[in-house]
Amino acid sequence: LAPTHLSNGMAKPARKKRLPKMAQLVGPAFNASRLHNGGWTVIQRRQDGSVDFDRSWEAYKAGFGDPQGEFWLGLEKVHRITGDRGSRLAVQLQDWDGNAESLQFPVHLGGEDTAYSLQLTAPVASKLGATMVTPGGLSLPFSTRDKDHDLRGDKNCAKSLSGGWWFGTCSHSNLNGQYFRSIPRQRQQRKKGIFWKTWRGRYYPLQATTMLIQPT
Ligand code: MYR
Repeated sequence: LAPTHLSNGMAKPARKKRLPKMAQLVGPAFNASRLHNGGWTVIQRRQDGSVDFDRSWEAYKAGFGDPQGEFWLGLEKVHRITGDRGSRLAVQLQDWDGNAESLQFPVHLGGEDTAYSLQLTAPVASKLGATMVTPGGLSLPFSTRDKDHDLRGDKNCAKSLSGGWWFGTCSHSNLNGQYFRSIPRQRQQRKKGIFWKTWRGRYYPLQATTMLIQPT
């Protein structure tokens, strides 16, 4: 899990016609205009707010959006790709000042019987900044507004934030949040954005994200 700080002249927001920006972050082995490359599969992309990510369990299970633009591949497909063995997940984040962050870590995703639980080892979960890590690691089910599996008894994270995600305490990350071009003034709105707390913070709405997986 080695975060790398890249800054290679990607300050400008992408134009519609250009290749998805994230392709540039991971070197020549990648071409994010195609879904598969070098064994990596793009499972999520955000870049312009053109697709509504505030959707039901069934939608997150099946997938939605535009493979050439913003989309969510679907939990069932992701589960099939990771299979019984583990996988590597790559997360790429971009802010509005041309900075990028790239993370890679091993993951395993259970099937629907586990609510597509994300399995992280204890060291990986700690490095990611998870709050509830046991020696056995972290097993975190997926939640949507209509299927609440988060770790907050008093709250439905998917409802008070937005979108479907592996919500724990509602505050770690949400790459499927609402797409904002500026920080909303209202507190209730600010929480709903796309964020990764340990990079740009809880209330910084990211400019672009890509998630990729590779079976190991
Ligand atoms: C918490 O403490 O609130 C939970 C922290 C959990 C970190 C989860 C990071 C999610 C990364 C996406 C995994 C995608 C798997 C295919």
